Amino acid sequence: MICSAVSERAAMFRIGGGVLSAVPHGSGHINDTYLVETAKGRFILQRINTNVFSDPYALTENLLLVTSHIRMKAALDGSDFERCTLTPVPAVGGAFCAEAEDGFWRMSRFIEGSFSMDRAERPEDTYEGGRGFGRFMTLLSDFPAERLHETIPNFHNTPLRLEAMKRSAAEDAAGRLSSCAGLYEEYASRAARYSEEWRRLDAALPKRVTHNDTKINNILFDSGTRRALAVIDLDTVMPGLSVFDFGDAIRTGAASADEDTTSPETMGLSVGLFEAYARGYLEEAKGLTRKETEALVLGAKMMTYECGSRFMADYLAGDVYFKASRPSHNLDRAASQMALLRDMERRTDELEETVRGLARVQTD
Ligand code: ADP
Ligand code: GN1
Ligand code: MG
Repeated sequence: MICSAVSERAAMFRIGGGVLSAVPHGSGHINDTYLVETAKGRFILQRINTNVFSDPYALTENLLLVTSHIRMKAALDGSDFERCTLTPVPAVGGAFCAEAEDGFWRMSRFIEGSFSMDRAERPEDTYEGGRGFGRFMTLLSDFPAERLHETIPNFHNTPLRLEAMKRSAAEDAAGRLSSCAGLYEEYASRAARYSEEWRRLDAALPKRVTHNDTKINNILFDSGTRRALAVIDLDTVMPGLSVFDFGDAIRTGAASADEDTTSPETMGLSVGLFEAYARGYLEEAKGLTRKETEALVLGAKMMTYECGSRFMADYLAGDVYFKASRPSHNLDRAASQMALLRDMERRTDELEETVRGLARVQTD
């Protein structure tokens, strides 16, 4: 199948031949993603969501800087040079993003022999996810953070996210608050506590170059070996906290149901998957401080809470940010994240003990 408008956009890039097919791909919530095939190979074509990323040139500059750095580091340690990160494809004019009447587009080579998963089901996969994101942090540990544009300021500023949620509720633009008052209250009642925790973490932990959107489907696995291959979706790589990268990955990588589930009673934390992710992460994320290790579980709760509050805010605002394919989609997501958060809160001691055990092994 060829979407002709998309083929035209693909032809803006140096793909060395005609488009054989162009089809929607993946399940990201932000950009429009297409898989494009030509006689010369396969490519990922994306329309950048400029409501979310207001400066496509800043985004492109970050992408080039980060992918070159990772490729160089991978080449030095003998890793798979071709498939270790995204390879941006230039547009016909030479720039790495192209403007059309319907917005800004960019392209990268499709990483062959890879796949992504929306939720991990096997501890081996989650362990690999942890290794992948841990290694990502280590590869960027010597990257000069000041060279990066802050593509979304205050992206993981939980207190500001909570204020935004409260504003959405006060405005009630879509007239939805009365239908979800109980769930909203569960979110709002935790705001003071988590805002205080957030400020404590922000003051105590080092800023590192982090990914900031470590959903498990933002990592590609090798189809043959099922090992972590490349971290993708690099639009939010900015200075941030390691524990938030850890936490956001736990949200999807150690959950018992999809973020999108309509049965929140099936949602909870799998301690087995949590242990597997933490083990992989601690093996590869070199140089974490003791304070960071101690805050990993809090990072998981914080990111689940923050993401859920963003879904809640978007539901109340009338689905203006995240892609939604049904009217209750963002509400379902908010409900699933609250179910996950409640389970994490209940099991905090057990999770803390799991991390302590793993950290002891690392330092022995
Ligand atoms: P979004 O920002 O909307 O989440 P992503 O960049 O994460 O978009 O892409 C969506 C999905 O497309 C990913 O989860 C992955 O499955 C797939 N994908 C993206 N880039 C590549 C690539 N270079 N090679 C293979 N698959 C890719
Ligand atoms: C978005 O782009 P994607 O689908 O990987 C969002 C994340 C949320 C996630 C929730 C730039 O991630 O912050 O955690 O949805 N990305 C942006 O699924 O807002
Ligand atoms: Mg993505």
